[in-house]
Amino acid sequence: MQATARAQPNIALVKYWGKRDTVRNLPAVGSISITLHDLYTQMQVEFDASLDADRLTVNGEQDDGMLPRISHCLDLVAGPQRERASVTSTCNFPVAAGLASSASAFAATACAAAAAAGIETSTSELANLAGRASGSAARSLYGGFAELKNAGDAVEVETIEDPAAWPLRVVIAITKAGPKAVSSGEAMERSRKTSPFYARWVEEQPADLDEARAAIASRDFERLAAIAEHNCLKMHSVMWASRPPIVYWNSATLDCMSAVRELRARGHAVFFTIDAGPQVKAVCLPQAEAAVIEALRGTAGVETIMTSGLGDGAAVVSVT
Ligand code: 2P0
Repeated sequence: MQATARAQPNIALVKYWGKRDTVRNLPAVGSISITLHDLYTQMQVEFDASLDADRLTVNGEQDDGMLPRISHCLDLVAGPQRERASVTSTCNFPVAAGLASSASAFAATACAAAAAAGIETSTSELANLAGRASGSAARSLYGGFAELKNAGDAVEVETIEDPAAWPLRVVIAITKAGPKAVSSGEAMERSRKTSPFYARWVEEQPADLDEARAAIASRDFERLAAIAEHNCLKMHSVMWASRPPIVYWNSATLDCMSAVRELRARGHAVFFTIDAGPQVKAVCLPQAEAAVIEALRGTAGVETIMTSGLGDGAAVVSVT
């Protein structure tokens, strides 16, 4: 009745932004991401008939804010009649700060809950269950380069390249480690309802996905850099034009973006991407990594640097 699973966050190169069904949490657009290796969330789920309510601790501290979403995820996997659970989460990077902590948290929760409840599920089913809790979590069930497609009432995710097929590196500049002011779910809905650019964003996404898929298939770094930065800036433009506006960046975010562009102008294979937070993820070829670390570490306002290669999808670590 107890299982532990581990999942790595993923970074979208072509972003998910907007929902077409808020009840089932279905995304309005497809997305392509890379699953990381060195950052992780480990979730232990123990169903316990003696408990009268679920409990959650994150890195040793009780976390009642996140508990309702975790309980909902457990209901989705094990059914609402399940025993209450004690859930213990360990995460080796800042949570709720635009580092995709919900992706790894819900991917690991879905995996651990199914194992703890003794339910046989396919990776595809787990991706759909995790995705109902957090859209990006569906991608963390898969390793390497993963593409999420909308397929009617469900999502379909597949690994389009294994992590070793194109071993990119990711250098993450943390510019502010605290939790974000507006959750991504709320921000997506505000964008959908108020941004004049939202419809165009949705309309252009299939072409961006085609472009990124082709760049990945041909290992064309410059082509991937161009489409990933364009897609990222387009998503943030949708947010900036929302009412009230959603601006996740700070001045260090902008300085990191400039540093990455300067490096690329000097011949280093690197591009940036930024999610629902002020952190900058610089994706690069291995030979550019040292220069990227040095440049971002020397950028004013950068608090910490984290690095990662590409890794596998979520997996059960132990069942007892
Ligand atoms: C992504 N983000 O593709 C995009 C880019 C943030 C910016 O998916 O509401 O926590 O739980 O489905 O998955 C973050 O949003 O949103 C996200 P919900 P989620 O990675």
